[in-house]
Amino acid sequence: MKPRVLSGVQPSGNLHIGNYLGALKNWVKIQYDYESIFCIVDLHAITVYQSPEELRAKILELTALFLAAGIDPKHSAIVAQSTVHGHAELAWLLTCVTPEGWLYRMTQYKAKSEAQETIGAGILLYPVLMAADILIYQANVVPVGEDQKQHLELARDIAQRFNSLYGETFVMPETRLPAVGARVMGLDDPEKKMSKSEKGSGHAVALLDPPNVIRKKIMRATTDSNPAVSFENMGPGVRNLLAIFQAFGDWTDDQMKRHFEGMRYGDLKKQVAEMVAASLEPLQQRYREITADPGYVDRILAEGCERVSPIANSTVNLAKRRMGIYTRS
Ligand code: AQP
Repeated sequence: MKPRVLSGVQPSGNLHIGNYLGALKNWVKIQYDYESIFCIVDLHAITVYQSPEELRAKILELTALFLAAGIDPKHSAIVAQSTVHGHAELAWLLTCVTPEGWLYRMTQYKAKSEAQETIGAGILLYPVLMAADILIYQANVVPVGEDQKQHLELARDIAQRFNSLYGETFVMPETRLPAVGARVMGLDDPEKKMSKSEKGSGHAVALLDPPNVIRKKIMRATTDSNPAVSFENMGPGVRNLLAIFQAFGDWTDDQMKRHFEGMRYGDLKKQVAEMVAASLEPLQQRYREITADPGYVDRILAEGCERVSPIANSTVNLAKRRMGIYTRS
């Protein structure tokens, strides 16, 4: 039997090239090596307010983007998290074995709670729900961008704690980061990770941005006061642009150095913009084809839910039995 891989994306905001390079591109590449489950984590998205109408549309858009990027629904299950009820149920069971101090230490919680005056308790509990997403499928491998590494470590800690309190129940998941593109930074501020919730129009390239918008955003990207690329002395903006090019083009370090050393920033940006626009063009074309059939995406989500529900139900029942909670025989 193949090992199982699990990962997810929130249907909040517009999917950007950071989500693509840190997650989706890698999923597509590895999907056949595993029994693959990819989730649209809508229960995560509502940890901050979402307009219901927009959220409904984003869930379908994100599913279509998974397909357009190359997730093969004949092989991989594409699942809307909220359609498999066990995610929320297991999250509660895991909440009860998670010391609250572990959650207050999460850097994403600290960043989000500092940025807002009042936040919902869901932001604090977010990593427990993420642990449930992973553990419910007894996933062996979880490919994510670097920003999710700490949450993955917490999921392992929670699994370990549950197993030691109640006996072996959960498989210990492994984190898998992509070699390049694990942390794409904002084009307008290369000190900050590219993020869907960042509002500035020059911050992120969205996967559905038309080529002229992609070019405009990349040509405006922040660099530094040097005139040309120097691999010896490189600011974060230039490093980010090179990393984006390398991750899209699958170039080696050697190829990158030979091609870009000494290149003026204007030319660098043009080449990055062309690489990104050309790489996204087939994805955008497939997206248009997929969304031309209005019922297709719903059918994919229904199939995904049906395929994974038996695994999820059996894990939740096992965890409940281990904890002594009443389960119907
Ligand atoms: N900048 C990034 N570089 C590389 N990988 C990234 N990921 C996110 N941003 C980058 C990876 O994308 C996957 C899905 O992320 P998510 O939507 O579940 O949540 P996130 O990590 O919080 O993504 P955003 O874009 O920052 O969204 P908001 O602003 O809504 O919080 C994950 O594998 C993540 O590592």
